[in-house]
Amino acid sequence: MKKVLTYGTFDLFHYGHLRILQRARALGDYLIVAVSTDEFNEIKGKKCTYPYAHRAQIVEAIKYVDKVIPEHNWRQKARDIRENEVDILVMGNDWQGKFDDLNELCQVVYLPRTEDISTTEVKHHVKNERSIAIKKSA
Ligand code: C2G
Repeated sequence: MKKVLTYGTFDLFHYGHLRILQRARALGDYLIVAVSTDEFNEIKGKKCTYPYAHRAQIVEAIKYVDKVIPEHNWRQKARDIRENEVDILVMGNDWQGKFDDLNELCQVVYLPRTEDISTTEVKHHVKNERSIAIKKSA
């Protein structure tokens, strides 16, 4: 069984998140997703809309995902790869080259990001829609 591992915050889950999980799973037979905890996102400088428990449940409900584990820090990847006998680490190419050191433990694959969608853009879209609604009701 070829096991694939990927990492992410997956806040305000969107089409770009779905596509990376879909393509990661297609590279093997089993997909493990490490979801960043709220504490780790503070270290990453990311303010999440959804708490870890919700983000993890949403990812776990995705049909391409077989297992969800928490991502507590930058350093756990090597241990996760060994403990889960991972064959392929997959990340979006905004991380291109950042995890090449892990090539000693498994194949590292960077996949093209999905254009024109990001958690930040989703937040801006919701904010704009809300301000339009408020203006209309004024
Ligand atoms: N992604 C993508 N296309 C987008 C947005 C995101 O392919 N339009 C990919 C990212 O490249 C990443 C995954 O989706 O591989 C999750 O993205 P984020 O939730 O933004 O996660 P990130 O903050 O990049 O966390 O240790 C690694 C970090 O935890 C990665």
